[in-house]
Amino acid sequence: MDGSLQRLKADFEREGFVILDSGIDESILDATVGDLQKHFGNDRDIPVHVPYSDPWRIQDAWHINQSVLAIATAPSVLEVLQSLYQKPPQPFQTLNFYKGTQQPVHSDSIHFNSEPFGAMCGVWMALEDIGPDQGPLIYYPGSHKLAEMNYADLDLEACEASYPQYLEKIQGLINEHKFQPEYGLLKKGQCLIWSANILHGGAVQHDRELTRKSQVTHYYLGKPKAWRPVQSAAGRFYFEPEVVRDVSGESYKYPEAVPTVTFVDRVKSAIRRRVLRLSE
Ligand SMILES: O=C(O)CCC(=O)C(=O)O
Repeated sequence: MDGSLQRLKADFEREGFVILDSGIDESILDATVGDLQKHFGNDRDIPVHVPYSDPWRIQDAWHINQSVLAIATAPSVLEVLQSLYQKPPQPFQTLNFYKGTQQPVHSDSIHFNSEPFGAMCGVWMALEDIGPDQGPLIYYPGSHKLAEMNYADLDLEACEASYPQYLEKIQGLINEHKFQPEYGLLKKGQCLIWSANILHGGAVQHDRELTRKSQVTHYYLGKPKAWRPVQSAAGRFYFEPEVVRDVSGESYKYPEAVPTVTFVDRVKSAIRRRVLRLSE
C-alpha cells in the first residue's frame, strides 16, 4: 500500500477523522450556496420535494439540486472513502446548512447504525472559510474508540424521549475520558471525514449574524444492514437507505475543468494539517 495512504488510514483509525482538500471545483461550491440561498431564512421559499427543511437546514436537497448531488457524489471524495474503508461508499443523506447548528454532541451511530457496526461515516464540506465565531463543527478525537452505545447500553428506552438523557450520558463520558474538543476551522473546499462513532456536534455560534455555509453527506460503506436505534424499542428497526442519485432525468455532468488535485495531494494536505496541529 502507498505510504501516504497508509498514514491517512492510520490517522483515521487513531483519531476517528481526517481533514482533506476535496478538490471539488469552486463553481460547484458556489452554485450550491447560490441555488439554495432562497430556501434559507425566516421568510424563505420553502423547498418542496425534500423530506425536511427549517430556516437554516435543508435535508436531502440532492432531490432538487444538481450541485448538492455533485458534492455528495464527488469522485475525489468517493475515492478517498473507498480507500479508507475498502468498501464502496453509498451517500444516503445530505444536509445543507446556512448557519451553525449548535447541535449537541452525539455519535452518528445513535441515528443511523449499521450491522456490521461502523460501516457509516459523515463528510462535512466547507462551502466558505469557517472561523471560530461561526459555530464550527466540534469533535472529540479518539472518542470513536468508545464501545458501540445504543439506548439499552446506556439503560435508556429506545425512543425520542430518551434523547436528552442520551446526550447527558455522552457528556458524562467525555468528562470521564477527558476527551478534548477540536473545531472544524476549515477552508472553503476542505472537508472533514468522520467515522460513525466519533462524538461530534455544532459548537456555539458566537456571532449569529454570521453564516456557516456547509454541507454534510452521510454515507454507508458497502451494503451493511442499516438500522435506527431510536425506533428499535421492540427489536432492531432495519430500513433501506435511499441512495443519493440523479432524479432529474438528466445525468449530472461533473465539470471537465475540475482541477486535478490528485489523491496523493489530498493525503499530503491532510498530513500537513496534522503536523501543524501537533506542533501548535
Ligand atoms: O454541522 C454541524 O454543526 C453538526 C452536523 C452533525 O452533527 C451531523 O450532521 O451529524
